Amino acid sequence: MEKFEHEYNAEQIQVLEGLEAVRKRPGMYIGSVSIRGLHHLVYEIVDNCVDEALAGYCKNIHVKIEPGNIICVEDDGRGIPIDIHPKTGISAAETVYTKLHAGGKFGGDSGYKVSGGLHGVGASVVNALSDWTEVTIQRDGGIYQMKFERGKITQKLTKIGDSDKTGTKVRFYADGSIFETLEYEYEVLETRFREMAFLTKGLHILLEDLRGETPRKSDFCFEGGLNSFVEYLNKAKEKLHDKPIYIEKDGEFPVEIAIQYTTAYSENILTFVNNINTIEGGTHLEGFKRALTKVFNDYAKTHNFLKDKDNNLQGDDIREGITAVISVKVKEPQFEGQTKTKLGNSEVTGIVQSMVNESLSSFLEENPAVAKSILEKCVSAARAREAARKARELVRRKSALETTTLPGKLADCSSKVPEECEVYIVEGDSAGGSAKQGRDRRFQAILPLWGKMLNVEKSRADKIYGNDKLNPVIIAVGAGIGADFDITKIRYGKVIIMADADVDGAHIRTLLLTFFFRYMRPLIENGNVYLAQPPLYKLSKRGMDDIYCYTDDDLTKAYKDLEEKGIARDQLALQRYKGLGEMNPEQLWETTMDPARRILIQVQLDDAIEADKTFSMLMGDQVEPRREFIEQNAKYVKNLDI
Ligand code: 28G
Repeated sequence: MEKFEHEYNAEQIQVLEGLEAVRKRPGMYIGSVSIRGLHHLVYEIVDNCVDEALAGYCKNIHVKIEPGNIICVEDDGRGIPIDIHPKTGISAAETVYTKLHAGGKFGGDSGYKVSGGLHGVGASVVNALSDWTEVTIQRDGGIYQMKFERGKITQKLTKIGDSDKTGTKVRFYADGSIFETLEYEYEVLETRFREMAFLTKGLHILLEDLRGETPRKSDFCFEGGLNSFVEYLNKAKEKLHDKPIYIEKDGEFPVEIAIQYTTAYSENILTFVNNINTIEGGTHLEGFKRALTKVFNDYAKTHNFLKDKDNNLQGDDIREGITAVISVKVKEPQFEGQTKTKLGNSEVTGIVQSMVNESLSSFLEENPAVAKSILEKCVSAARAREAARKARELVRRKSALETTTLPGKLADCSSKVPEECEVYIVEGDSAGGSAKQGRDRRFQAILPLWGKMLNVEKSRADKIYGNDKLNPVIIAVGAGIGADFDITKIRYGKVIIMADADVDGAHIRTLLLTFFFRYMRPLIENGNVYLAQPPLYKLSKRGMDDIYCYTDDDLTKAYKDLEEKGIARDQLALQRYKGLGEMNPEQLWETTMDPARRILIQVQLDDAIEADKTFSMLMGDQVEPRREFIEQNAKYVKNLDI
């Protein structure tokens, strides 16, 4: 008896130490304590439901954001086992919630866990980082409940009722002393759950937001799986063939792929390993690309699509306009790369490659019309590539000759230290003039743009090189474009788009962002792109310093503050700025350019998937999706950052 108690206590102490470590260094387990980390808590719990779905036992997941930012997740799986471990006296369910890495996230031998978040840490971490957690399990004819505070059990698993159903319900309230914010962002959760539903065919995920006056909900269930995913991604694009090409095989590990070509010039291939978005790609992507290149080249040769038999199509030609989603499930994935989102398992390449080889070549043989439309596009891509190469060489030769020749319109800064330098890309000559006069020339450069900007979404690479609107931007930034882009060569640490706060300004902003997204993506990923925020209003009164307001809310607040100081509305002059041009150099400096006072919005690439969709939609040919977007987002378009 004594021995038993001794072991029990020892075990428990070890458990508590484990969770203390999580509270001490939360970033190690969930990446960060920002809103990202907060969302991660939800994903960790929902991942457990998805695991249960992948095991074949759960059909429905219900996620609620309750008033006060309490998260409630419910599944209809088997329910976490409740049996008591004979040695420790602790229930299996309690162990899952108190033991670090309980179950072993990608446990090779159990073969149970295949999904999992980026950090793959599980429910105990959520428990450790929550103010309180409540777990309710229905199984074996009963309803059982246990409760925790900051990771420590406050109510052991107790039977609280009878039930003939099964499932797990978890409610938690994140710890406000750990996270920077507790305010969940509905759209972010919505995007992730949509993605999860695409990745698990037939799984039903319901998300509800009960915080506001008007509750919101999103209901996801896709019988088409990855086919539905690709159709969703291509919604705003013109398709080369009606239905996606679909490959699904359970060989050494499950592989699922959907492919659909569009008339776009960009490629959009998303890859997932165990439902984790492998942004940096890896061996699965490599296998896919190799197979794609080989199959289309073989088909082109045997069906006489190539004039010059020795001239192969290159991978880039074959991927122009492709939209594809690749999902593999690997027992023990090795994640590499800067953000640990690159699959490293070398055996995966060959397996994916031979699967795609086989399935895709028979698809092409069976669907000659589809094959023809894709190959015609590849061939014209190859021609354009050749033209682009010539154009690029011309630009290169030119820039080799005139290395010091910066665009004539660029007013450069005197510092040559990129980290401290900024370039303002300004719409219009008059605003450009004010910016030139108002700036601090030691570290601020001004590049005015005028006239009609090229829409890169509708142009191939050969049109970009040598384009008289984009060329000054490329040369000013100084790091090349496309595959040649070299972030270490940038001439400015901040590239700031300064445009009017009106429709035309929004248009030029979108055109420039699209260009950066398609041709200088690392610049965005590295956080070098910013939007300047000029004020919308100025409030003035004799004897009082001018007050600048950047949003409508700012203005309302300023009126209120002044009223409290006894200054009534009708004593104040209100100026509404329609354009940057209305400000004199000094005002422009004070409100929009002075690092001590300005507001800059850093353009973030939180979600490359949504960004791709948004850009094709805003800049593409199809009118209907764009109209839908504008109608749906009209009320949010106040503060547009991608
Ligand atoms: C609602 C929010 C989160 C879950 C289950 C179901 C089982 C389980 C969960 O087992 C222990 C370790 C590896 C098998 C498994 C039930 C087998 C039989 C389960 C959830 C046992 C964990 N019966 N549902 N865990 N494994 N849902 N939803 O957490 O070997 S977690």
